[in-house]
Amino acid sequence: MMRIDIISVLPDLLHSPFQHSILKRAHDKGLLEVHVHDLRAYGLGKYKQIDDYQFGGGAGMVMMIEPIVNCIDDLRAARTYDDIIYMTPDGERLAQPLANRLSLQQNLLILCGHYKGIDERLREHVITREISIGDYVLSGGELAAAVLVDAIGRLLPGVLNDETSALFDSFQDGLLAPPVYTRPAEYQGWKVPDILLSGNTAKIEDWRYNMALQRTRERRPDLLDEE
Ligand code: 6GU
Repeated sequence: MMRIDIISVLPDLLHSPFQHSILKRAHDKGLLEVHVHDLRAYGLGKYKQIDDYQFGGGAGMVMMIEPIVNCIDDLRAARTYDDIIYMTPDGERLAQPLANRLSLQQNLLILCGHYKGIDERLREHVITREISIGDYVLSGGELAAAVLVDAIGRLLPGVLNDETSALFDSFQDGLLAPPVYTRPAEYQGWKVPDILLSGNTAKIEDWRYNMALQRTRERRPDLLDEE
């Protein structure tokens, strides 16, 4: 069983994403548990303050150290985390190999950033890994965390079956996935490639591999350069 704890100021944003389809199945099978924690509960004083003006001036608030450390300490009292991940656009860009590696862990803690981000001292002393989901800016880390948890959760052993196997995903073998077709074999003159109807499994495998290669060359030549 993998456990993922997520700390957020907008916990409601994170309740629905894990209650459907494959991640729901992961939960129902007892393979993945996701717990969302409202940082506001650790806010300081009467107004449950969690952010403050930045030293040196400038627009935008910064998330304070204390509420975050208090929340993390509470969670750490119950278990040891393999990683404490901060979702941030200047983190390591998420790609399949990182999702694969993280899916082997037992306990992950994910902190979602907001506003101008978190006090840098947290990044120096508490956070063990920083992840971005791409080169664009989201208004907060929650949707990025949902993407990360989905990418990890579907890889857990037993979550996917033969039909949905992750082994043949785009990126898993460094190639994009080949095209797929279903019935009818002909729709208003649009035909399925003959080879797929031939029953010759060896030839079909060859064809799929070649299509994957061709598609990768055309759309993502950078994937072929990397190795
Ligand atoms: Cl992790 N957070 C935010 N706010 N924006 C992002 C991101 C994360 N990854 C890409 N853009």
